[in-house]
Amino acid sequence: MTETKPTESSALKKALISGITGQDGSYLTEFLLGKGYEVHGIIRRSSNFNTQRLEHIYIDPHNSSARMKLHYGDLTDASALRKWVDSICPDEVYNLGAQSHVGVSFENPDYTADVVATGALRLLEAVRVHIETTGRQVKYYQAGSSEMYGATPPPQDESTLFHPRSPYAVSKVAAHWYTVNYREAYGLFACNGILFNHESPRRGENFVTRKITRAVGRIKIGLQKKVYLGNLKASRDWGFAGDYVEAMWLMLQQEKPDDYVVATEDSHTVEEFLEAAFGYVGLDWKDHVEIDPRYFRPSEVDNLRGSSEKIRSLLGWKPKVDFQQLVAMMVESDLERAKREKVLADNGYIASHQQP
Ligand code: NDP
Ligand code: GDR
Repeated sequence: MTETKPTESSALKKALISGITGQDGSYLTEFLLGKGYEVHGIIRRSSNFNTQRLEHIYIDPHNSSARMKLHYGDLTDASALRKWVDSICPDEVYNLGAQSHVGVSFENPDYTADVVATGALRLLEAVRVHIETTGRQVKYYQAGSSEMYGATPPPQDESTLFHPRSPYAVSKVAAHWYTVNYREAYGLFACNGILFNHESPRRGENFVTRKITRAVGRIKIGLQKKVYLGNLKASRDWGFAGDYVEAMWLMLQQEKPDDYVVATEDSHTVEEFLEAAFGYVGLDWKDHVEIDPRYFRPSEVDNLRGSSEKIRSLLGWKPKVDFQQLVAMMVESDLERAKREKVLADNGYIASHQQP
């Protein structure tokens, strides 16, 4: 295995993050700001603000102390990616941007491939050309996924065969190999993090854990009665997103680039998540869950459980939050949110089915 040692200090480094407005982007930004980085993020133009997850750390760019800067761009736009890499001159690039919903990828397969697979290639190419023309060192992180293992049974580690089961997962496999190829062909310092599912109170609301904890909060507070779900038998290795962004950063602080699995090594079914989340507020999930076939996928990934021995032993990473703590953190946060919604609904400011 590769010899890995921490290298230079991180003071005053610049990071460029695609997907900064997402769950991981927001935790990574907080983490890097805490390490003294200047953090630049690529955001998509949207008809509504899409920076809610960054609001608590946002400082007006006119203020000279602002160290987070946002730029319009898109992984489908190679010219924008080149422009930002060339003008920002980052030390580290984190490619977190993606159409990241597995179910949606069956409905939008071309778009998913364009953003997830070709988007990674575009960003790698922007970094490669920048290095070639400036002679600077730029390190690249690729957000790989346990979905790449798909049908291959657990435990899954760095040597496990990929057998992707969705357009999203196939696209992530392509992005993985583009990253390996740029490392081998051009000597790029490029790492693949193969991250198993990681969740938080900032998780998108149409992923199963957050869908469940949102429903638990709203059901407990009397704003809804039921939640509609698909396959409850699938197992996932669920960790806390805040722990996982540290792993991304650690990979780029080593002497040599490499690929690492990041996982808790503990796996639970969706049903077990339901039991823990509803149980936390004294409810029985069976009274509130209905199955809706629309949430079943054309091909499912049944069982993911990572083996993260490599990153634990070589980089000293380990998760700090376990399954029960994760469920508690998410339910408590969504319970508080539901209480605020109830005040608004009771006073006629929103309808009870609306979210503020
Ligand atoms: P999210 O879905 O929360 O965030 C995705 C981010 O990508 C958002 O900032 C989104 O912008 C942005 N984005 C979407 N399309 C484009 C585009 N065309 N161009 C530029 N940016 C785009 O994902 P997570 O934070 O959970 O995940 C981060 C990365 O890690 C993703 O690549 C995901 O596939 C991968 N991953 C996630 C895991 C997990 O369990 N969370 C596990 C393994 C891998 P907007 O806010 O405008 O929608
Ligand atoms: P996943 O996460 O597909 O593992 O991808 P998701 O939470 O969407 O699904 C997990 C499992 O739950 C089942 N499920 C449902 N899923 C959703 N979204 N909605 C439902 O109503 C529902 N009912 C049951 C799914 O079938 C599945 O088996 C996530 C994403 O973050 C990816 O970007 C990332 O790469 C992988 O995790 C690792």
